[in-house]
Amino acid sequence: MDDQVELNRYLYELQGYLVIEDVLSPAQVERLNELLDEHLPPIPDDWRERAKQAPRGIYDYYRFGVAGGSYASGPGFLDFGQAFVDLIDHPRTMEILRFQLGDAFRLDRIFGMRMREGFPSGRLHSDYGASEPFTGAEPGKLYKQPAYQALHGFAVAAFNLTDAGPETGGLCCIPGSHNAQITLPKTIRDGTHTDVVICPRAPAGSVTLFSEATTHGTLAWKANHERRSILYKYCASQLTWSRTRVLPPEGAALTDRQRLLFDEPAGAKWFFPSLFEASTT
Ligand SMILES: O=C(O)CCC(=O)C(=O)O
Repeated sequence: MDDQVELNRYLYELQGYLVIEDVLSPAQVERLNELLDEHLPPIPDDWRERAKQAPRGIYDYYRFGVAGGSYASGPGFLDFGQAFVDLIDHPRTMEILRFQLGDAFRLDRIFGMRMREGFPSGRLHSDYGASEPFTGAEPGKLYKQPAYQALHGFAVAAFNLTDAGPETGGLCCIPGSHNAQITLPKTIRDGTHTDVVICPRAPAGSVTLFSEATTHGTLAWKANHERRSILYKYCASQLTWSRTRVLPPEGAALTDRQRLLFDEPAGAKWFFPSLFEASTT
């Protein structure tokens, strides 16, 4: 095995997140940003006032091109151009996704994140594990997760289209928290005690991979350029987050493997073939 692949796997497994730089070329970043410029209205100057009236508050201004998960079925930002579709099976992300999710997984939900200077932090959360909101885990007590609950079956590939990091804000997380067997203390969740939360350096062209069991959130944006990141969220083929789906855009050119990534949930290898067989690669 290549030394870099071995290192990436180790760090991803240890930390529950990993940033890989230079996954997209400068020309690809430019093209994706051009397409976003064509499809997204500018964030209005009065976003603070508008967010107070919006159904999901500031989240309606953070997020764009949503599909699947807590949003309706549709193509979301994949509809903005083939360049977005092409990223669903980028070889550099597939390597880590396969490591976490096995040979059979699906694209479960997507959305983009954008932030203007002054956008506030978003809450820390995880969708699986002891801190998932519906476990009933008691604060300060070890939580033995029942076998029927999913834990490590969901992963995210967030392509960064502008520079982000500790100086700017953006995606933040608690390294190692994907394996925590105790729920997130209130003092960390409410921002009183934050030294365990990091904001990884994520330059334009990088991809940030993380497990949905890793406690993560958004740190307030301090830069005067817009934050742009596009999140592709995957799960092991037998799992699903909600009843809605990411749909391929009409007329999109799809490889067999890409077609499979849009497929309905089903048991790995029994009803959902490997994404890495000769017929799908
Ligand atoms: O990218 C971010 O700022 C956070 C994304 C997030 O909250 C999520 O994936 O649930």
